[in-house]
Amino acid sequence: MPDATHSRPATTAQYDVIIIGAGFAGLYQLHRLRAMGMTAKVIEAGSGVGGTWYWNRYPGARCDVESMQYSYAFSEELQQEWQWPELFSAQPDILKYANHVADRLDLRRDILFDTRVSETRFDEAASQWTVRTDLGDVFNAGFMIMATGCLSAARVPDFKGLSSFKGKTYHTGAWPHEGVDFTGSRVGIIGTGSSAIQAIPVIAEQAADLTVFQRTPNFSIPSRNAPLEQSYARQWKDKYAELRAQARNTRNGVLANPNDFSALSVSPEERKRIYEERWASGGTTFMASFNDLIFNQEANDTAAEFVRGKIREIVKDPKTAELLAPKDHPIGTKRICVDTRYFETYNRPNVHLVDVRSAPIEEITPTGLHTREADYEFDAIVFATGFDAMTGALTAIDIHSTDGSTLKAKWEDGPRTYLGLMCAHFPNMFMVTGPGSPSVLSNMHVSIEQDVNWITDCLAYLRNHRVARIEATQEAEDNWVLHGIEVANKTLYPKAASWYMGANIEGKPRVFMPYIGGVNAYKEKCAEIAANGYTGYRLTGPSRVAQAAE
Ligand code: NA7
Repeated sequence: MPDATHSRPATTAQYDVIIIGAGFAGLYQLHRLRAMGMTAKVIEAGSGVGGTWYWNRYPGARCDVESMQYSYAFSEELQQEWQWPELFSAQPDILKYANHVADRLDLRRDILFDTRVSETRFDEAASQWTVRTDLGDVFNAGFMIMATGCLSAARVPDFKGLSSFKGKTYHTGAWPHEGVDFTGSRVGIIGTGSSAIQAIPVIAEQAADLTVFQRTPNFSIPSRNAPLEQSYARQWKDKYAELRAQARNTRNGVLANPNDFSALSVSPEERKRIYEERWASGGTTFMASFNDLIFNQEANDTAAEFVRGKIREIVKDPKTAELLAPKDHPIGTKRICVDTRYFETYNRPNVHLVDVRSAPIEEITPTGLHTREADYEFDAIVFATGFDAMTGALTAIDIHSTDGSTLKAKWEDGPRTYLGLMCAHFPNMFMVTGPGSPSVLSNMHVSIEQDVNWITDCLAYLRNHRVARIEATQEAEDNWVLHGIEVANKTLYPKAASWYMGANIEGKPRVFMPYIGGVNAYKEKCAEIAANGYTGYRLTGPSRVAQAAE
């Protein structure tokens, strides 16, 4: 049904491909399809490009992958000409980059902004998708590519009394574009994940008073962010192609200078020296201190204890330090955070930590919130409560399958895909960085380019072989799901109640969603499957292009 706030006439059109989402995945996918001579339209809910980086404008928002590695690698020109100001880029700079790419490649003319896809159905006879939007548009396309992002469905828990609060509320993942001035305000922030850990030090400097409601403490490593030195950028640019290729051959798609030996193979003094060195250089590469931190509990304990020791050194109040020291999960099995003066912030007199594990939030009240133990009054509440990760943006669309079901129903017990790229009973629907692919466990740019390149090559193959329809077989999907569980169970990751496991959402099935076999192994597997004529996919029917020519 058309929306009442309909701001433009609804359209009906036919394309070769519909792409949903204009983040880094959607932008690159459009560019590749155009180069193939295919007609494509991108549908985007936001008013601009950038996806995650368009929405997540909270204070302190910053990437945890170094700037020189967090960008497209497909164009030598692009990567040579762009200048990053900082070692780790802030959200406004990443958004500027996304806009630069969109302009440079003239992508905007094929993007429909401010439009949300509501329903899609596959027409068996025509072998095409019908895509409907909230503004009443109807698009038909042979193929549909979901570039909907892994962390794009922002979520506020279903707190009792949520709408009764008289002050202002914000979610970090849907931050007002004009920014928020907290000067003189009493602010409450719920959550201590990556977003909160970045936002808290910045909000604390502005607000009169900041109260942090923590359910689970997180491990965080100082970023040591700094202005990007030109000599460092030069080192990258001089060998960009070579370094990018090396990154694609790592587990995470990031060059992290890993030590290829066990934490247990060195003396305690040597181990400490290595951790100190990594702590001093900063960032997520702390987890590359040794090669067994995500596989071996005893090895992991040494890293976890080192970081807990740092927290106890930094935070002056011992009770607060103890609350901030994570003990319920192995380090790195929840997304490790990267911060700028996060733990130091708790030494400020205007910052207070409340443990909502022992006394949960029971209700949001007109003046603040109420935990099992106390009442709190605020002018503003910030929800840093995360996302319906990996599946939320996909299941929010009513995607109908060919067997009379929907994607949401199919994934009721957890997402099931073949390579994270396609699902059985959803022909001609591709996902970029879908569940079952390395996605959020990797440098997203590396995984996005991998998937977009694979999808593009696949579409070229289908066109060249006059194939109208491609679909993952049930058997291939089942085997991939089993393989995903098998590799995850070889690591410590399933031990944590993380959003990788769907554990941040009540009622969401606990399934480890990303593929942890590594970007390198995944790339090889995808290449092999394509080289063998798309093993595990059923390819049928002459393409409409071919039919028309006959
Ligand atoms: P996260 O990492 O999912 O963090 C959400 C936080 O909110 C986390 O600390 C949660 O505690 C907390 N939370 C969620 N629901 C509640 C309730 N009901 N009560 C109290 N606390 C709650 O999201 P982020 O936005 O920080 O980061 C997401 C990713 O974006 C990040 O990993 C990077 O990849 C970029 P919990 O841990 O569930 O106990």
